[in-house]
Amino acid sequence: MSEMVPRSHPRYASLKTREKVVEGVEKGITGPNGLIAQGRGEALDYFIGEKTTSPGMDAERAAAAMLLLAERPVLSVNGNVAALVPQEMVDLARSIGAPLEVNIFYRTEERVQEIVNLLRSLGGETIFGEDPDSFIPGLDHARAKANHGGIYDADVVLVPLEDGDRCEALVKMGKKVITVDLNPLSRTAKTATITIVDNVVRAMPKLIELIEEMKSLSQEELAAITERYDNVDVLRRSVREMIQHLEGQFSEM
Ligand code: PTJ
Repeated sequence: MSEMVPRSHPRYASLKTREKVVEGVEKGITGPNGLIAQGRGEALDYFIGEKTTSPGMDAERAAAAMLLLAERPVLSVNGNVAALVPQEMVDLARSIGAPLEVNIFYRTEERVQEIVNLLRSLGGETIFGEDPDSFIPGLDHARAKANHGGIYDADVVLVPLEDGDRCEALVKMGKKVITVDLNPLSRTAKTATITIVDNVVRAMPKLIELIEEMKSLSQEELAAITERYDNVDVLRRSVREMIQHLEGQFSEM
């Protein structure tokens, strides 16, 4: 792709991200539905100006605080996340001492294995998903699979690009759910405890940076950040960001 599209191309970053998802499908890491999800994400990223917005930053900061306060945080990895930010997931897991769990929506054992192998090759240590031993209540068999010591027992779960039903089921289990979703109107966005309306390729490096910065804060300071956080307000502001960005498009023409 780098040979086909010059770095100077105005859409280089977006095209490179798209190419990673295509490569993920070719390698058996990402499911074919991942291409559709990526297309939807690209359109919404265009709406938001392909940048981290102020509400996105607020959600990232609250997510960093929540992960630092968590007793049993777990990072969930699906096919799109594995294609786009696998190293960042491994690095974040190491930084906060959390396990990774491969938890995919369109489950095939081959794809779970490919993702586990990829995470392992990048330095991932504790990785659940190959041998699920429990079920998330309220979901059908394949989509409910989880692990003790992983998502099943977690108090805080980071699940970027999650399906609405599963997000709801995790919240019903009493977990705090942090998601990354460019669609502020999705059921996941509305159900999660913290929704980062940002592209996962920008959100993950930012989250790692914030966690490093915020490790020096006290538990009280971190708790104050999560208590102040209002997810509905962040979603409203994210929609407003989109509207303003779109309205501003023709102002100079
Ligand atoms: O690997 P699997 O089987 O677990 O499948 C993963 C996907 C993402 C295909 C699956 O969970 C799915 O179908 O998800 P949805 O319901 O399409 O939701 C994905 C959400 O993520 C949508 O709201 C998209 O707008 C959003 N999205 C897509 N790409 C990105 C994104 N959000 C942030 N960053 C992206 N790059």
